[in-house]
Amino acid sequence: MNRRDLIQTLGLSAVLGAPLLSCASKKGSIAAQAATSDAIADRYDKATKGLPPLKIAGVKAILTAPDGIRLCVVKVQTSEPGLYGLGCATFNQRPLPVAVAVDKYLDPFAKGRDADNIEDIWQTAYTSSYWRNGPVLNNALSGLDQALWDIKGKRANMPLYQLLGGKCRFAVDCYTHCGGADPAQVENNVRRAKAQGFRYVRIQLGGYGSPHLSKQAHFKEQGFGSPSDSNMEIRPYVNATVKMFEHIRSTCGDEVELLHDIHERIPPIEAINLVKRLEPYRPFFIEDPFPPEANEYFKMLRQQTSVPIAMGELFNNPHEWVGLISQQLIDFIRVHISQVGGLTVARKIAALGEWFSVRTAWHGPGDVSPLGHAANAHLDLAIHNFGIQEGIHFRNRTREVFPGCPTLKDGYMYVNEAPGLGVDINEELAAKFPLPEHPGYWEPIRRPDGTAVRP
Ligand code: GCO
Ligand code: MG
Repeated sequence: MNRRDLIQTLGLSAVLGAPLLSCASKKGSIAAQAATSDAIADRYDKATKGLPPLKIAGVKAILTAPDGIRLCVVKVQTSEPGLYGLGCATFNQRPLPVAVAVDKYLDPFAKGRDADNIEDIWQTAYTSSYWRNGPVLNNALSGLDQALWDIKGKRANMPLYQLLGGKCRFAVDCYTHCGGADPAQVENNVRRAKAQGFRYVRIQLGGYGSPHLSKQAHFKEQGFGSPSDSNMEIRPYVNATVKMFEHIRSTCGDEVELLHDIHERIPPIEAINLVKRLEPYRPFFIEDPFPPEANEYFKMLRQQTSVPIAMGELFNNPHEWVGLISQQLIDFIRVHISQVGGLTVARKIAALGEWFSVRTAWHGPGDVSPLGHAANAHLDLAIHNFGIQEGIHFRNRTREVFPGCPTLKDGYMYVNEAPGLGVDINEELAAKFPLPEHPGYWEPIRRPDGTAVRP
């Protein structure tokens, strides 16, 4: 008995069960019931196309750097001609091992499995390495995972947010980066962002930790480390950051929401003192005050200030986020979706956050591919406890390689309403942008005496 017959039988038996009343009206309603179940059968057939289970035919990594950032995207081919999925596996500092994990491990592992069973494939692939929860394998797994969600959306002929429960908001509110070597430059960029419609801006003086303000690279004079190592001092950064907030609040007003990323560049106790000194300027959130290795400091921070805190872009392991969320030691969970293993994990992190009033602020910088940004945005649209999204303007070359990139307008990110994640890849064009020569690792950052700083 095929699906169509099954649903008709179910429909009719419901009708026939009822006691016999006037024939004509019953005939009418039986016909109406039959028509409805036909429609249901039709839709179900269309959704599943009446085809046998969809098998995974192949999994491959695509490395490309259209704008110099090392992007890794996973393409999953299926047993249905022309039906494939794409997912983000971008780990800018280690792209090659991710590609090997995909091509040499996830491809043979996933081939022949039922593409519809995303959760089962996630769970079995996750434990297939026995050791798990690391950046390389999580990114590889994320690429496969997001691609399977993309396929399910295409199969259902719906944008992914529909499968995640539909829209909770019309678009995704975003923050943008406003940097500058001094507060006046930052002010100009804040004004420019406000003119573009942004309500949320992240303000930074130079690079993370404002190394341009550090003058005493004594380790260099002593020939310690290597010439490419950079110097970062605590005091100039801390004092200048407080002055920057004071300047922006006094020049740009009290409406604009201000965010800042400490990027774990100073000792935890210094970060606690900095956050307290920023309290008068009402930050929307302060990000990454501590490295994940010092998560215990969040208890002390919570006792001393109510400044909203965001954390998580460096997380790979549930042990890093479950406690912080369930003890309400942070206000925004900011994981990098591919670093935690994909959409299947991120939606569970969002669900956990809802019960502890922790909102999301997924990591969304340049070293997330357009597929990853689309995954961020689809989830942002569908969850209740959305907080804010880090938004970026994709450059033209990236847009050409990835047709269907999400768009930014008036400070909101929009996914395109195509089925699945809605982003495609032009593989031929992607191949024209090989990864840069430099492998991608971060050069050391040091204190004046040469001590290595967590980046
Ligand atoms: C952010 C991040 C990034 C990271 C980068 C690492 O908040 O956007 O801190 O800028 O440093 O993604 O590769
Ligand atoms: Mg950050």
